[in-house]
Amino acid sequence: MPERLIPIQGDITKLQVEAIVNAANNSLLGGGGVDGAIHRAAGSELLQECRQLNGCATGEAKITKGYKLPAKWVIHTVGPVWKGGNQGEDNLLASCYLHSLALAEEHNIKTIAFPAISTGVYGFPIERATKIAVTQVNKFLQSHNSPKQVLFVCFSQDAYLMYQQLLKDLLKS
Ligand code: AR6
Repeated sequence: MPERLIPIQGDITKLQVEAIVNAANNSLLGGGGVDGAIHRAAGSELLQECRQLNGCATGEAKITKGYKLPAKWVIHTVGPVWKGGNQGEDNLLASCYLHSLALAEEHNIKTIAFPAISTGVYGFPIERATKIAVTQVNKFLQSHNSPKQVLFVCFSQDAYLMYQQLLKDLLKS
C-alpha cells in the first residue's frame, strides 16, 4: 500500500492534519453527520465564514479556515445524493475528490483527511464510493507532488476494513 494513502478509523474532527474535508450540502450552512460534527467542533466562526461563500455546487469544493479544529483548513465539498446510479453520481463523487485535492494543492496543503463522502445520509453504496475515492485520489497523487499524504477517515470498522482491502486490491498493480 503506498504510504501516501492511509485508511484510519476515527473521528475526523480530532485529526492533526492541515486540512479536513467536509461532506457538506449545497447551502454550506451545516447539517447532520460529519458536517454537524465539524461545525460543532470548529465553533460558530466557521458558520459565519460559510455564510459568505454563497453555497457550493454538487461535485465542487470551497475552502475555509478550521477555527477551533486542530486542522488549519476545512475543504467543504458536496457529494451527490444517490439516485440509483444513473444520474451521474459516480462522476460527481469523483469530482468531489479531485476538486478538493486541487484546492489543497493550491493552498500548499501537505496532509489532508477525507471522510467517506456521500455514504451516510446521501445513500451512496459504500463499496462503490470507496472504489471511486481510492482510484481518484491515487490518480491525482500520481501526477501531483502535493498533498503528500491523504488519510481516508472511516467512522465504522466495516468501512475501515473495506478501505484497507480496496487499497490493497486496487493499488497492487
Ligand atoms: N468523522 C468521520 N466520519 C464521519 C463522522 C466523523 N465525525 N461523522 C460521520 N461520519 P454523512 P453524506 C461518516 O451523512 O452522506 C449532512 O447533513 C459517516 O459514517 O455525514 O455526504 C450534510 O449537511 C459516513 O460514512 O454525509 C448533508 O446534508 C460519512 O461520514 C448530508 O449530510 C458521510 O456521511 C451529506 O451526506
